[in-house]
Amino acid sequence: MKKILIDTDPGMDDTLAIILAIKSRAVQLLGISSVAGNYPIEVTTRNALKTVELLKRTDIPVARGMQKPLARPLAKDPFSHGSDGQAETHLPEPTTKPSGKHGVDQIIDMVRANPGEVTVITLGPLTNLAMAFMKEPDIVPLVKEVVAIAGSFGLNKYAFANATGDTPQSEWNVFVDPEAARLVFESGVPVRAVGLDVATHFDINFTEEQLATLKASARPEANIVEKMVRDQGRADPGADGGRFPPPSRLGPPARDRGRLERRLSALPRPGDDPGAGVSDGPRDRRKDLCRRPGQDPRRLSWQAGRGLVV
Ligand SMILES: [Ca+2]
Repeated sequence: MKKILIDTDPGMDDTLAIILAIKSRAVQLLGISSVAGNYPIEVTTRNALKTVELLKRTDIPVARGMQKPLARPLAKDPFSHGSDGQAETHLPEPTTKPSGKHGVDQIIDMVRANPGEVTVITLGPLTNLAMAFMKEPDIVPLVKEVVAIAGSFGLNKYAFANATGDTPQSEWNVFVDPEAARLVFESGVPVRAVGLDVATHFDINFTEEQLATLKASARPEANIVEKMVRDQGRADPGADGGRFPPPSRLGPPARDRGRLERRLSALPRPGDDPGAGVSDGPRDRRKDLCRRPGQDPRRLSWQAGRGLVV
C-alpha cells in the first residue's frame, strides 16, 4: 500500500481529498499537516481535525504547520469555501487536538522513518514542504515523490480562466507562496504537478442522480460531500446539479471576456513547454497529468470516488 502524507489548507476541496485518501485501500495516510492558505492556520487545522473525526480516524495525526508563506503576507482567499471553510456543512467542533509536533517536523520525521516510501501530497501552498527541505535537506532524496496541486500550465481554457492573480501560471497555491513552490520544484525531488488544467474543469458536474445517491447513502461522509457540492450548485444557479471544485465563480467576469480571449490566443500550443513561466528549474523533473489523451475526467472522477464514499 502506498504511504502518503497530506499537506493541506482545507478548504472543502481538500476536505473531499482527505475523505477519499482515508477511505482508499490503495494508500495509507500516515499523517496530515496543515498550512495557511485558503484560510488562516487555525481554520485549516480545525477543519483537518473535523474531517478525521468525521471518519473516526483520529489515529491519523494532524500537525499544525506554517502560519505564513515564506517571504510574503498571507494573501486573502478570493474564493469562497463558506463561512466554515467547508461549504457551510458545519461539522462538529473537533474534540481532539493537533499533535504536539509542528507540521514541518512531522513531514521530516515521517519521511525519515519511511525512507524512499513516502509520497507527499500537497493540496495547499508548499510552505511546509519547502521549510522541511530547508531545515533538513538530507530528507529530499528520501522522499519517493511529491504530488502537488500546483501551477497552471496553460494547456486549456480551464487553466487560464481559473488562474489566480494576473498570470496564467499562478494557480492559487503557487500564487500564495511562489518562493516555496520554487524551492520544492527545484529541490531535486520528483514532482508531479497537477495544474488547473486538470484540477478544474467547467464541464465536470455532478448529475442530480449522483447527488441523490450521495444523499441517500447511510455514510455521513457521503452526505457531507453532497452538501458541499450542493452549496456550490447554489452559488451558480445555472449549474446542472453541482460543480466541484467550484469553477464557475473563479472564471473571469463578463467585462474581462475580451481580455480573456486575447490571453487565450497567446497561451502555449501543443508542443510548447507546458511549464514555461512556472519555474526556470530543471524541467525534466516536472511531470504533469495534462497529457493523457482519451481520458474522460468526468468518468474517472466519479468512478474513482463512488466506491469509496457512497
Ligand atoms: Ca487546498
